[in-house]
Order: sequence, then structure tokens, then C-alpha cells
Amino acid sequence: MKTLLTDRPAWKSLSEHHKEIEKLHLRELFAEDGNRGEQFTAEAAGLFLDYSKNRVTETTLKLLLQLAQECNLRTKMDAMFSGEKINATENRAVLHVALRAPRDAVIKVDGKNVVPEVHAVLDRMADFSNRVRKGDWKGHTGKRIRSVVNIGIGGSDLGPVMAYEALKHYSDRALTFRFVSNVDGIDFVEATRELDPAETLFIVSSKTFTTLETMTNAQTARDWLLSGLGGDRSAVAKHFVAVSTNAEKVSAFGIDTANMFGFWDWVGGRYSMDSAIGLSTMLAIGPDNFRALLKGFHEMDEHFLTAPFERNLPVLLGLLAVWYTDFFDAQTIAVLPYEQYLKRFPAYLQQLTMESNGKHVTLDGQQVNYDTGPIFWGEPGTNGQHSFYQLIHQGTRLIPCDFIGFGQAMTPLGRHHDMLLANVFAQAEALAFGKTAEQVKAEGTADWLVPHRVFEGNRPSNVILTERLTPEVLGKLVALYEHSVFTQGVIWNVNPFDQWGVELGKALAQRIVPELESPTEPALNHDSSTNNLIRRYRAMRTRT
Ligand code: G6Q
Repeated sequence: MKTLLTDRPAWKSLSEHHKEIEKLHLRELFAEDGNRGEQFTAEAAGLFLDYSKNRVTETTLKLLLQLAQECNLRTKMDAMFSGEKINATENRAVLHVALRAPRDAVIKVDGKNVVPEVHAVLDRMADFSNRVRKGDWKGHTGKRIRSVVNIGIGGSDLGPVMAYEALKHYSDRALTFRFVSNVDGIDFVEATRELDPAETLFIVSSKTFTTLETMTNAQTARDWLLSGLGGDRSAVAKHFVAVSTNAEKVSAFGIDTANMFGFWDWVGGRYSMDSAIGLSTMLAIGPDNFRALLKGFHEMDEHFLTAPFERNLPVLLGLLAVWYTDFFDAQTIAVLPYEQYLKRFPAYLQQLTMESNGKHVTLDGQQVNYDTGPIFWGEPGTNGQHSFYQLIHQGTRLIPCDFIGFGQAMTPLGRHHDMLLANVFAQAEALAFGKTAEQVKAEGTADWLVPHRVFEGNRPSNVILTERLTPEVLGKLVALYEHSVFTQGVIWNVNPFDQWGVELGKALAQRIVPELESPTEPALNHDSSTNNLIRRYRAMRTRT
């Protein structure tokens, strides 16, 4: 008989403990312990985590760490890093950590060391990227490539877009990068509007090479290219490369498998930005910077694997997420990077976190009796402060926040960076400590206005501070959240590595497409709402 999470001793103790400290205010916690701001911190791989403004005491942390032990986090980490097939529902190993392992590492899947293959693909990617970047790789008409369009969706898009935006400072500005993901034709039209087919390279990124959106966009891209270059089919070889695990489908599409960069079924889509799916990233920032990105990932992997849990950044972040989700009933977590280059980081994290832990059954197929994956969301600072922060400060919900700040601006500009960072510190401070009625009154506020201007405070946040947004640091940040998600998944005993909900969407749309396109009225066997919507759409469609 498996022990249910809610029956574990640490869980029960946490429930009791929560009742005791629920009302405790961060003001009191800080007043009691003048050293809290130094003590409740951890630092690793150049990332500094201040978690002092969380509603936790030493006892809370002790119990959360005990919970991690009781849930066998250490054994589960070892199982992942050693290539065990921990993605049980798909019978796959989960080895994104092998993608950034050094050349001499040995990580085996089914008895075979996968690291040499990983490096062989990286070397081919580097060779290809250098040729494109130097202008040695020529298009069909002999012109060099000046525009790169990545076609992919979900895990084959969000990582590449996020990394491109995050590392734009390091990118070759002579090359234009575009990302097409949506099956809405506008995405393709706008991305290619002013591009010259003779100078454009398409990267079709799809693990399966069957995804409706990507295949539709890839076909459209091929038509666009061929019509722009006079219809000679041999042009495809110079303007299309593929990133996939499915050589057969790549070749059926018409892309020479010599121009295919592979990866493996043990790389989940949302964990693939550091595989060949990162080809657009490497083209943008160059192979050396890409390797620095991988080095950063690896450094965080090592930290996660070896650091004691009480100083382990991903473990701490993961346990805090569990604490708020399950004991404070927090529904969401906001990720707020104070770095414009990280503007797509929250969107990237949404997939990483919500696709991974948005599960309602345990690994053994039992319905859970506790909440799992919180909703992640966010925007770069300071913009959010002028919109949704109001609700975080004075609304009725508890929204734990992760603030991410950098010591140095990528391009220093007058006083901008000091002002930016002042906002990080001020927001975290205001959320934690608020403003009492006495303080508001002392400012001369009229009595009737006082309640409106009171800030309860006691709203938790983490501050992650690091020096500068380098490729290495980006790798560390992504790995930090990857392993935090893993930690949460272990506590909740769910499988963070399947995505049956996404697979469902893929299958359902495929069924409806022919019903929309049928020249004759199709027999519809959906529910009455879906049938009706399909009929209405068909009527609208034929009128235009
Ligand atoms: C990621 C998901 C999903 C996937 C896309 C694209 O973990 O499985 O977002 O990445 O559906 O799939 P393909 O790469 O196979 O086109």
C-alpha cells in the first residue's frame, strides 16, 4: 500500500504548523530576528536567493525539508540523472541534463552512453551555424542567408523565442530572426512580410514532425519560398533544415536528412531549448555563447544534484511553491523579471511549470486529494507595477512572487538601472510589510480614506539577484526552474514529463479539420454545441 502524500508525517505536521503561523505577520518575523534578511538566503552558481520575505519560520523549513526526505526526493533525483525511465506513462528516460553534460560525462540510457551523440549533434550545429554566420552557406541563388525563421510550436518555439529575446544583446544583428508558431496564417504572413526568399533559411523544429501547426506552416513556407524563387524544387535543400527525432517524416517532407539535427525521445519538448531545438539560438549568439549557456545549465544541475537540500536553490523554490499551493491555497505564482530582455521568460515558464505539473493523478493513477501545479504568470518589471500589481498588493488573493533582478545593466544608460532595481527592492518590501492604518493616519489622511490606503502586507516574495544576464546565467535560471518543477512533481507524486492534455488537443483538431473543409455538408457527431458552431462557421466561411 503506497503512502498518500497527505498521510505523511511531515505533511500532517505542516498542516498543524500552518494553523499556528497562518496569522503571523512578516513584520513580526523580521522584528523577532534582526538577522532574518541574511539568514534566510542561499547562494549558488552565482545566483543569490533571498527567501526571507516568505511566510516561513525555521520550523516551516525543517518540516518542508523533512517532507522532501519522506517523498524520497534524493532517490528520485538520482533516478532522473542516471537515465531511469521515470516518465512512466511514456516509458521514457528524462535526460535533459544529458544535453548539457560535459563531453567526458557518461550517462546511459538502456546501457548506452548518450553523451557522445549529444556532442556530435552540438558539433554539427556549431559547424552549420558558423557557415551561416560567416556567409559560407549560400541560398539557392548564391546569396548569403540574412534571415532565419524558426517554425515550431510549444516546446519547439517557446524556448527558442525566449532565449533569442533574452540573449539579443549577444546576437549577430546582421541576421534577422523570426519565429512562426501559430496556425493562424497571420503569424506566417507578418513574420515573412519583408523577407527575401533568396536570403531566408527556415528551421522546421518539431520533435514528432507531425504537429498540425508546424507542418501547416512548413508547407506554407515551402510554397512561399518556391514561388519566390521561381519554383525550382532543388531550392528547398538550401533554405530548409529540420530539427526533429523523426528522420522518416523529415525526409518525406522533402528536407535532406543531411540537413537534419536530431535529438531523442528522452528530451521533453518543454525541456528541449538546449538540444538541437536551440539551433536558432546558436545561429543568433554563436556556438561559443551557446556552449556557455549549456555550461550554466550544467552548473545548476550539479548544484541541484549535490547541494544539501537546505542550501539547494531549486529545492527551496520548489518546496516554497508547495507550501503556498497546498497550505495557503495560493492559486498562482507570479514571476517578475526586472530585465527587459527576459520579457518572454514568464511565458516560457508557464509551459515549463503548468504543462509539467498540471496533473490530477499520481504516478500510480490515484486522484490526488491536494492541489498540484499552480498557475504561473508574469510580465517584466516595471510595467506590471502599473497594472496588475494592484491586486497583488491590495486584492483578496495571496500571490507569491519571484522577483528577478540583475546587478548590471546590459547596456548602462544614465540612472535607469538604479531606478529599475530600486523598484524590485521597493516592491518586495511593500508587499511584505505593507502600511498600517496608523502609518496612513500619521500621513494626515482623512479617516474615511484610511482603509483604502492601508496595505496589509504579509504578501510573500523571493528575490533572485545575479550579476548580469549572460548566456551562462540564462542557463542557470532555466535549470533552476526546471529542477524546482521537478521537486514539486516529486512531492505531489505526479509525472511532470507527460502531457496527455496537449496530445488530446492535437488529436481533436485533426478530427474537425475535414468537417470544416468538406465540400458537402458533413455528418456531425459531436455534442449539439460543437455541431452548431461548426455549421455556423461553415456558413460564414462560404459567404466570404
Ligand atoms: C512540450 C509539449 C508540446 C510540444 C509541441 C510541439 O513539452 O509536448 O508543447 O513541444 O506540441 O511538438 P513537436 O515538437 O512534436 O512539434
